[in-house]
Amino acid sequence: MTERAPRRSRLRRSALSAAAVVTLAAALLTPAAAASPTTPVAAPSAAAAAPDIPVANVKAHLAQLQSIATANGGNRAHGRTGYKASIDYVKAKLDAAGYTTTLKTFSYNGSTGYNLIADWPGGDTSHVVMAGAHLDSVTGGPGINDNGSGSAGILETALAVSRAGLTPSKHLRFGWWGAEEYGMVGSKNYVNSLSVADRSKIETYLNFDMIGSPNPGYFTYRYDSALDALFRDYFAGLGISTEQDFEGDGRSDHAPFQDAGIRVGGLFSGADYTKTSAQAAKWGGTAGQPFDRCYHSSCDTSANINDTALDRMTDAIAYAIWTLSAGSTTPPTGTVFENTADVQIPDNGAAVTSAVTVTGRTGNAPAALQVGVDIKHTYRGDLVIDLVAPNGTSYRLKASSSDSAPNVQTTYTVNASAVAANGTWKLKVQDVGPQDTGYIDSWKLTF
Ligand code: DTR
Ligand code: ZN
Ligand code: ZN
Ligand code: CA
Repeated sequence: MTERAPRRSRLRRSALSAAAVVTLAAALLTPAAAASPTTPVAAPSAAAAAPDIPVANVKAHLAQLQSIATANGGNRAHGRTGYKASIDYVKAKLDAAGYTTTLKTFSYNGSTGYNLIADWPGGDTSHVVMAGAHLDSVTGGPGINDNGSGSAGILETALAVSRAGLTPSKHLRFGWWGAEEYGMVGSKNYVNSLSVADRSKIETYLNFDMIGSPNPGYFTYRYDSALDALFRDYFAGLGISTEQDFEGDGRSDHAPFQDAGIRVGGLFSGADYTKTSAQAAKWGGTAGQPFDRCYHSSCDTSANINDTALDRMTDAIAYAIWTLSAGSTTPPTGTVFENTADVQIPDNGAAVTSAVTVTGRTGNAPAALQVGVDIKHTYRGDLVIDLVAPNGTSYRLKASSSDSAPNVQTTYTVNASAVAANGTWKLKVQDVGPQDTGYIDSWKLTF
């Protein structure tokens, strides 16, 4: 590769070898990884093994929800009698199992809506692991896959916690949401009802909306790479290769939690999108057909369930609940919070950011916060780099200069003791000189 002539008066030379330029070009052409900020998942430590949840129990709940719909005009929709009957059914099971249940009402479209919150007594209530599912159906059908399946899956997991007499070190909470089908009304209402302090105590929210689709897929929510990996690894142990869901962005009850800065994960077996032949080859079922041909229809009955998918997905819920609630409540010092997703930095353009969400810490950030930065760039003098704290405080890590060397691969030390540790931190990078380009390869905070 011959060196191109500088296109501007200020003479600069790229210090990159030809090979490095090829590598960099390849990296720039690779689509940015879909992963979002990585936060640590506690090690299972001395945790009891998660049980195999009997799918027959989950199906028994679905049969009850079907009967409720049949007895109430064929649906379990917000504002209809079938919804309240569904809530009463779930609440009675939880009360009998020793949960502390709270019915939270809201008003929507002239009707009273209900969220049901169930707390398992014990555990550190400043570290809450929560699972949720919407319990309402559309008005046009009984809503057994959407979302009797997720509702029954978390219900049976909650009952298994009780049967096992689980004493997790973190606090467990389950939620059944109303009026999801009108735009996540119930879950938004719940998140908005929490104080900022109570929101920050929710360390993880797991959402389950449609987990028994009749022509099933095995999709994980991709927003948090550690939670994504937790489910991916679980299914890998069953010999099933999951895919990350791209159908659900902002489309279910995880969205309000995500908007509040809470890390979210979940599982999904597919709605009205079509299964590809590659997906049918690895998961079985029928290519060219929707995952759920009865999505939002009157045929979403108790016959509209794939028992194998429902069984595996429910076992995965239990695995996640057992694993996430068992860990030590304070990550040890030296815990690394990292984002490895590539972010392109536009040449001589606007600033870009990459986020890392810190959870599970108490108090403020360290006086010597270590900020590890790995930026690939052909001329690092172009770069201005800031660390932006969750409260918006900005720390300048590096100014622009005429330093013609490539890449920023270093660790900065920042006195961040004036700001709270938990929350979403951002690395902000701007390229302020023309011609040379690059990308954020990864960055991390060590607490
Ligand atoms: N929100 C769902 C349907 C839905 C569509 N895509 C996804 C992805 C992940 C979870 C759910 C969904 C409904 O209730 O209609
Ligand atoms: Zn729906
Ligand atoms: Zn749904
Ligand atoms: Ca540049």
